[in-house]
Amino acid sequence: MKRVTQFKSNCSSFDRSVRSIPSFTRLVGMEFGGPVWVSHSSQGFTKGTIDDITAQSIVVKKDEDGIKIAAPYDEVFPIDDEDRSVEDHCSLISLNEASLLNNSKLRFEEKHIYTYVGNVLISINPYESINGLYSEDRRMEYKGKSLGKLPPHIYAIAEKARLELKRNKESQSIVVSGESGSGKTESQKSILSYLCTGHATPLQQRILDINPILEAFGNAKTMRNNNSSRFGKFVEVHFDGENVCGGYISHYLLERSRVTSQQSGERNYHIFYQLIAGADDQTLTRLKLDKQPHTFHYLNGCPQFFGNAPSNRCSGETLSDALLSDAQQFNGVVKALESVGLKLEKIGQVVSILAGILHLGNIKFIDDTADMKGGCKVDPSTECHLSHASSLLGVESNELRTSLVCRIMQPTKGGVRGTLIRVALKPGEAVVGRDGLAKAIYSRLFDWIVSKINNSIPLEDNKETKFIGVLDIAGFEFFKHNSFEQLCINYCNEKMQNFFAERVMGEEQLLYQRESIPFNNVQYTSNTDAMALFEGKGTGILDILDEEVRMPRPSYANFTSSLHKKHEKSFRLDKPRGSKEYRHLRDEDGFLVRHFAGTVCYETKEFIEKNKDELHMSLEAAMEGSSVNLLSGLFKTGVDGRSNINKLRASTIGSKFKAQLAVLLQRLEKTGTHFVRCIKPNEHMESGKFNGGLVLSQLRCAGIPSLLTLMHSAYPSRIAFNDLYSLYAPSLPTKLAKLESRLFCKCLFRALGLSPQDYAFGTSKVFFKSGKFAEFDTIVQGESWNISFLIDKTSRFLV
Ligand code: AD9
Ligand code: MG
Repeated sequence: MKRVTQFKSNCSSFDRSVRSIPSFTRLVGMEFGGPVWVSHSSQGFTKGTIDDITAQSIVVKKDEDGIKIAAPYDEVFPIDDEDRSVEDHCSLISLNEASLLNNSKLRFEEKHIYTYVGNVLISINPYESINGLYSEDRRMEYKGKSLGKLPPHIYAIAEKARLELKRNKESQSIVVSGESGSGKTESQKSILSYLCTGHATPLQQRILDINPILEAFGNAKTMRNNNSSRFGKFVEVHFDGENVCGGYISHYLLERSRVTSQQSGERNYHIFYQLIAGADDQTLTRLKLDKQPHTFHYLNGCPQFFGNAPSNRCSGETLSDALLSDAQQFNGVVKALESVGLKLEKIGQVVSILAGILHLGNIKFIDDTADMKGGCKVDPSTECHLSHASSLLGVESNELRTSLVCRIMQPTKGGVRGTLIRVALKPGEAVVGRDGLAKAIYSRLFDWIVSKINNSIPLEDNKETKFIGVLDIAGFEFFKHNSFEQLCINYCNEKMQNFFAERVMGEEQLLYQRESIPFNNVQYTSNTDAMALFEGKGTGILDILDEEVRMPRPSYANFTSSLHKKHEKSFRLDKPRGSKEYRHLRDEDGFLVRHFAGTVCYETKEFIEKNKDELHMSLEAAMEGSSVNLLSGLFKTGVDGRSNINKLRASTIGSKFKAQLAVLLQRLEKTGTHFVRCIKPNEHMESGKFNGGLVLSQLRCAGIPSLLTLMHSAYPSRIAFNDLYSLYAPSLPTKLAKLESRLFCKCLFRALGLSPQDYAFGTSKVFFKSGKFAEFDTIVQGESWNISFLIDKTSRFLV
């Protein structure tokens, strides 16, 4: 399935509004024959010269082939200083998409993967390790330095969060976002290692040790990333003053469908292959596994099969990856599981469950000709797998057999529950039940593992302790066929975009208003209406879907039709035929959503089942009665203390996710927030390749062009007068101590000789232009400025 990456045609009104600057302003600096950037489909922008200017367009002769093209005004930009790169995009002479892209490319070619837009860090995945970039020396350099003092770095963001936690006594969060493969998880790891290494205490070490476990159970090889995280996470490191005193991991929406089927060239979760490659012979014998993952249906990359022979392409060639040393990693995972307090016996149960899932997947079903009701039975050739699955999962073989081939139901009539009846299943239905069981076991096992990790770290979440949380969630997804999983991921991205826009674009400007700082407002399009489309009570997509799921005979077509009816005139939601590409779909087969990052068509066929998260009663009961106490525990209540996972489990996947996101947002809103936008330079995971068109579309989706406009004239750093004053208060002579803090700061700034263009005085804080706080900080902390000298100079401004 090919990923569609160019959102240009339908890209973000969010940015377009900012880009459509009146033409006369845009033409300043451009003249006939003058060099310009002109929009280019694959490179983003290419160089050319102005050949003609008409009322509607600018005719540009491209340097690359001499061809003349007529481009709209908002797709042509003057070229300034094209060969000089800057560390902060805000310091570009011309602030526009073309210079933004050119600067990103120059920096990338110089192997500088980090660049700022004000306080936001942009990171371009180098797909190679860059010498010394994350060395201990480098880590030490960034300690205590405010952002902008040293070259852009992920450590500078981590340090900014640490310093602001200390200075403002407020928890901090770092939101890392970007497409799959753009480097979010690596960024998260770098931040955590920055916060937890260097004379690491055993607790800090434990926080670092959990990553291999999470990656083994929650990451998989996909077409876009060999180590793709298939779940979202928010990792908190708790601080008591400057010391790490605890932590907590919240996780979101593990991709369940991967447990039972994968696209061609992709893999199941790493742990299955690690187990097969790395476990000793004795363990493998106990688990009835041999060293050939391709013999397992759940591991051989086949799409769903209904008892048929695997197709040719399931040859297993994608199952081992040269970059992933499964065997070696298995030992690391076992050690890490031990370090979070799992006894060997429990780890034994974990691997039994994993092997049980694999054998379960190999059970096939055939028509039971003896059954008049058209039921099915286990294919005799796969009886051995039924027997292995039963013993590994601690269930009687016949109980598992019956729960797989029939379903227990309790019909209700007129609101009264009738007696339980047993309904025979067709082979296809039994496969759906079998796969549902495998997915339920795996996702609950994952929840349990995360809860064990959390139990191994002290939860110091009280008023005195503050935390730095790092959020790593799956980026906006857009395939040829999109289903419920993409809907959830894109809903989450829409929510994070909303948070980003409100926090960075909205609140920033409101703050200037409150502080009476003159500022020309920058236009940005809020996506609040998209939030209503997803979350609206009774009218949002998730509620309408839940309503349908609760019906006695839910149908995806009903759901889709009522969605269209409720949003008939909505700009955000449309029928599939609203897009040329999806004309072939009927109205009841899907819907289009115009997201901030592009239009996506969702096909609703599997929405009901995917949202339900329900197992046949008999399968649920069989698992509850398992003699493997870890497994039976997963199907009883009470796994996770804080996130109330079990309370949420009763509801649908969609509403559970919505509730989890609401909790996350509440938490984020109470923190100081820092943003890292990760960018993928090419689709082939290759080092040194910069695909301009791809990068530009990601910069646009991340709202970077409008952020650039805002940050250029904004004041991204600030400090309260009182905080600044209190730094000096203990040493101030009476004459100065009597001063009100704002006045004191004014005197101080004059004494320091700072240029008034670099800062602005609000009512409670002083604000700095991008990069200027670092200069101020250097002067104040500089050795030549001892406190008495400073006070002496400041006093002189009192007269
Ligand atoms: V996904 O949404 O989980 O599929 P991520 O998390 O955005 O994705 P990830 O961090 O896993 O991407 O990065 C993908 C790969 O790029 C890594 O496995 C590394 O091989 C490579 N990478 C990412 N960041 C860096 C880096 N700073 N230096 C070197 C990197 N290589
Ligand atoms: Mg990741």
